[in-house]
Amino acid sequence: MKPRTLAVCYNAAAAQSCGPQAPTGLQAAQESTHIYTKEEVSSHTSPETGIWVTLGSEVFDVTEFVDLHPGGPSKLMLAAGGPLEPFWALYAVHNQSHVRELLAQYKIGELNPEDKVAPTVETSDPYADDPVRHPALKVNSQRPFNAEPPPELLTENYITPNPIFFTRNHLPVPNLDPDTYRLHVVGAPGGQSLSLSLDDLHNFPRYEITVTLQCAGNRRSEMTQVKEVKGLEWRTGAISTARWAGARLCDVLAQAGHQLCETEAHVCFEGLDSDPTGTAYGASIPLARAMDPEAEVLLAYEMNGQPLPRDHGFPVRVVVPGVVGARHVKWLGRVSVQPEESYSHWQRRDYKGFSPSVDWDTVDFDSAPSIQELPVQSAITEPRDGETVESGEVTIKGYAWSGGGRAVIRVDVSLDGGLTWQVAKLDGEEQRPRKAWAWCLWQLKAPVPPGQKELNIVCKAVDDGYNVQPDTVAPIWNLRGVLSNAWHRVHVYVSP
Ligand SMILES: Nc1nc2c(c(=O)[nH]1)N[C@H]1C(S)=C(S)[C@@H](COP(=O)(O)O)O[C@H]1N2
Ligand SMILES: [Mo]
Repeated sequence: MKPRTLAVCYNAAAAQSCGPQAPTGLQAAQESTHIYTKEEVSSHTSPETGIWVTLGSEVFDVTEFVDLHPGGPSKLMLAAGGPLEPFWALYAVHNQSHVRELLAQYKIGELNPEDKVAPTVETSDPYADDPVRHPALKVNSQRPFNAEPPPELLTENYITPNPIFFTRNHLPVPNLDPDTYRLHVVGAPGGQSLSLSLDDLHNFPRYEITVTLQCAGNRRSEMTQVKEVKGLEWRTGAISTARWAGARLCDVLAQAGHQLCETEAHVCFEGLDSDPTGTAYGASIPLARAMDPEAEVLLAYEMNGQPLPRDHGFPVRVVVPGVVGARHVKWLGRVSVQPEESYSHWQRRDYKGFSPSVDWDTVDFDSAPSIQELPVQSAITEPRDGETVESGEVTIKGYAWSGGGRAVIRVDVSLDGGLTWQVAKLDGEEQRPRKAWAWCLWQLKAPVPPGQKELNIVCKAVDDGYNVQPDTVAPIWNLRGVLSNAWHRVHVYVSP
């Protein structure tokens, strides 16, 4: 397990609250307030000295929290010895009450009032250049931008219109010049490295496929209802479908001399979006998938007949059919073949599933494989939870999808919480065996049982491996709130 370093207190004031028993910051805060100078704070920047940060006038000892930081220790270390504000301006996900409550546990005192000079750090908004977004999107986080279409728009069209396609950004959107854009592909030993312009990519054979993208965090808000998780509160809309066009990754890799000889190898992708340390978004997929023409992995330059929108990776992104959204790296800058998975935080320290009993004190990220193919999923988009429906007949709509190219073969719908079931009608493109990359939309028109005042509508899908969704969320709860695919339930009233 990760070592948990204790703060070493050499400061006289701190020593009172930080004895050999190493009490928590909470205990410290309950005692009389300690006053620290800015210089004292700025000398606490390592596990040896203790790691201190400030927020407003408050001082926190976060030494023990650094390894638990969901964004990775290195991100928090950027703020060591100084104010959190400039970093929270970049990662606005912090501006939530539960984050402040968490931080409060580590409070050790207050800043010397004379030191509370106006922050000298320039906090110019790194997101100022982000694109303008569609007002219909339900925004989960503005900086970085994360948003989903409302359910009733989500299943209005089989192909999701670009402006309302869900957006999952970890960082500011880079503004790339298509004329100078180059994709670097590291060559195989004996092969050649490539530096491909957009025109070069267009000169590879063009492939066009319909692919559904789903974020691992889709429906996380339902997990949160069981127990708190760390992550954005996605409802049912962190999923969308587009027609993607581009060059096949296998063709580009072949040109760089790669072959499928090292079967355990991985193809690592790096985005051109990066954080203040220069760390780019990254992820990887197995080389075996990348080199398999049947897996149809694309370097996409078109989305629904348009150049990729900026939010979705302009000018080039990876599309990995049947695989979790996190591997579809946007603003693609570099492709390389490595003996191991990407060392990216998002490959190794996120997007993994754990047992419901694993918490942030016991989690060992190395013990679980990274999520690649996703499990079978479905959700109801109409009616909405809490809505009142007409008596007589009710129309229920939703989507269903499974990872790995597994086709959805059936969607069961219940009006009575799962006691009795009816089979929904499936719509959408034909599901190719082993290449069912896109979702089904489904519909059921059912009579409302006479006298019924409320309905507990439930849906569940079955894929062609006869995989089914679990009936409840609690047994699949995990600390990151990923892979939330229990039966979807909405409760509605029937108008008298
Ligand atoms: N470069 C880069 N690629 C990225 C991301 C990112 O933040 N940066 N987010 C990933 C995640 S977690 C998801 S779910 C998908 C979302 O793609 P979309 O925004 O086009 O829907 O992009 C993936 N690719
Ligand atoms: Mo994601």
